Amino acid sequence: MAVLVGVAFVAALIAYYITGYLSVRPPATTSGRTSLTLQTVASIGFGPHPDWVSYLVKDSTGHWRHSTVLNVPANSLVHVTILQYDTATGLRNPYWGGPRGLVGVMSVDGKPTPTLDPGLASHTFAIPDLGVSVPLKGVADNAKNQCSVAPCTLAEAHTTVTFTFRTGAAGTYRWQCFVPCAAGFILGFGGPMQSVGYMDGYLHVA
Ligand SMILES: [Cu+2]
Repeated sequence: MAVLVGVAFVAALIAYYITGYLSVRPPATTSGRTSLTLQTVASIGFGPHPDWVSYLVKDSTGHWRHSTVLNVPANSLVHVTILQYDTATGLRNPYWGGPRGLVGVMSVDGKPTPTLDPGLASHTFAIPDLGVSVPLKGVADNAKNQCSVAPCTLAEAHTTVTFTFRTGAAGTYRWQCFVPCAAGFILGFGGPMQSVGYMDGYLHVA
């Protein structure tokens, strides 16, 4: 009996994640640009999962889109600016505090930052196939004027992280946040962490 209950539970869990995954259909929003501007928000505030942490991307007209589909040119330097509005959760391993795979040094609020205290991080921006991993500094818990609903504005508390990476051959690559996304899910995985349009996306290199 216990085995049957276990099987039913696992099946329900799988169905839950598949349904969640299929219900996310983000539009493509950038067209082969060498600079990307993203924001990370603590809760998107609308749609099927209003309380989920999420990325948004600024499109070529300057509007924020709820999408994680990015288009960049092959064999190019891509300059990234991330406006980070979520508070720090801390990374589970100091390894993640070291930026990797970048051209030059990342900058946090205008200061060159070779490595980030892992306790100050909120998320990581990672493209595993390109060896890119960047810790994103969180907003202080007691910061005034914190953003509650996306898209967040420059007037609200945030950190600004900038960095550059190099693309290689054309192809479609997966990018996502690694720890510590999705508090409340098993070990922080699942939910926004694994959902395209939230903390997981595609990098189309062409
Ligand atoms: Cu995260």
